[in-house]
Amino acid sequence: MKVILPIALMLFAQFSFAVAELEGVCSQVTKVCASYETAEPFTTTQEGRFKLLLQSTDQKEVTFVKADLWMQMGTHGHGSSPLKITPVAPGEFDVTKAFFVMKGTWQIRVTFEQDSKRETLIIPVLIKQ
Ligand SMILES: [Cu+2]
Repeated sequence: MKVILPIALMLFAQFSFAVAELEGVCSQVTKVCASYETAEPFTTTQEGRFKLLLQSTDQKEVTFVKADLWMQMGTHGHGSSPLKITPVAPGEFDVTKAFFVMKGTWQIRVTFEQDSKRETLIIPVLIKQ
């Protein structure tokens, strides 16, 4: 027990801080920010998993509506859906089934409501391999 506990704490600490990518955007209108964190960089060949955060910087209530992946290519675009989105805490979601099937710049599109106004924030994601 004396040995196992410190090891367990070490592992926990490593997982908590193992963030490979962290990117976010904020609305100038509502002061709501959306960001994602992932422990492993996304690739075209593996299912992506990330933590999605939706937070009001002025402590107002924010209601999550939906999130999806989108890639704009010239005049048309394509997506990857549906994402599997599991709420884990207020404003925090575990997202799986994120398939970034092409290299290039993707968008994580996050739609929310605040004071009955609907808005979509776009977090850019560059898929390199
Ligand atoms: Cu594409």
